[in-house]
Amino acid sequence: MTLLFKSDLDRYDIWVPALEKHLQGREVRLWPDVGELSDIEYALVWHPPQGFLASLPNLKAIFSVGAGVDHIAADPERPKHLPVIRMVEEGLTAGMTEFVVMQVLHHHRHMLAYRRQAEERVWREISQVPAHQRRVSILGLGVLGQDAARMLVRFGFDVAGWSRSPKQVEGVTCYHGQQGLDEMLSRSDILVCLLPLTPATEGILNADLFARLPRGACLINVGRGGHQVEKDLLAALDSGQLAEATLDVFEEEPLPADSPLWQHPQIVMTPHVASMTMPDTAARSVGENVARMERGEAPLNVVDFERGY
Ligand code: NDP
Ligand code: OXD
Repeated sequence: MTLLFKSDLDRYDIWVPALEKHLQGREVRLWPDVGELSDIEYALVWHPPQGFLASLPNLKAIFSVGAGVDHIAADPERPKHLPVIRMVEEGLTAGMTEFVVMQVLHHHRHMLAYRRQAEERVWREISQVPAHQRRVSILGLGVLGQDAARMLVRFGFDVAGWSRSPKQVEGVTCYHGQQGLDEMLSRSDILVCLLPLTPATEGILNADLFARLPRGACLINVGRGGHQVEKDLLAALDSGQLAEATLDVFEEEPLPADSPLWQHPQIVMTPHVASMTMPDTAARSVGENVARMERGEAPLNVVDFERGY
């Protein structure tokens, strides 16, 4: 069995030994040196070129290097009969929880305002509320949203989360469906987006949603740029409806040089690095799923394209 690895962002020299270890000596080929197309049974990909997956006649499964699979769904020629497996691995989850907690604390403790004060050499205390009075809400209570929610609970925040189906997460007030969204937004001082990008969630972070948050709320978007309507976000920041935002993802990536988001005083921005897939734990996750399939068992974490994620 041969696995093809294709990613322009990841270092092959770190990934190859990890994959070889967890695929127990099976062959790993690296894009673009694909060799005989009919040898490839598994593909582990990040942004595959359109039509490429369809050109592999003996492909059995498509693994996404990342948790999001919008980069695979975007290929209209994707072989629809094959399972697409999203990345679920502890390194990616831990990294996202670190980032979300860091940014929640950043807004909770007024770090942007203190940065501005420091630039003006102003020594002034800003009043602080305790964590239990800070209402943090998470759009998306999946693998990543639940892990971040649990850690925020440990910090003492008043945490809520929203999903498509009902959920129970200890210490977290769980909402679902449209009515649940309205209720949750009205109690969100800090709103975190950890949704997958689907037709149902595209553009969800828009003027209408911002208007339903308490005035002066903060937004942290670590989902996808397609979730946010950037002109609405800028208008909400200008009007004070939103006080601050952390953006890790953007409508267009890389963010164009002339975007007003780069140097906006109320925005913390990072270049789509909130979390990264960690080669060793990710290769183990892929290896376990390949072994399941080779034993004739169904793989784990298969995407349901009916619901879009
Ligand atoms: P999961 O599939 O585990 O969870 C998705 C969650 O979103 C689920 O709780 C799901 O509800 C909910 N959801 C989906 N659609 C809707 C909807 N229409 N209405 C309400 N809730 C909805 O995904 P992960 O947690 O693994 O990943 C989430 C996303 O995070 C990824 O798709 C990716 O876009 C982003 N990401 C970003 C990274 C970065 O560096 N910026 C890194 C990694 C991921 P239900 O539970 O009912 O199914
Ligand atoms: C992912 C990402 O989906 O890094 O894993 O964006």
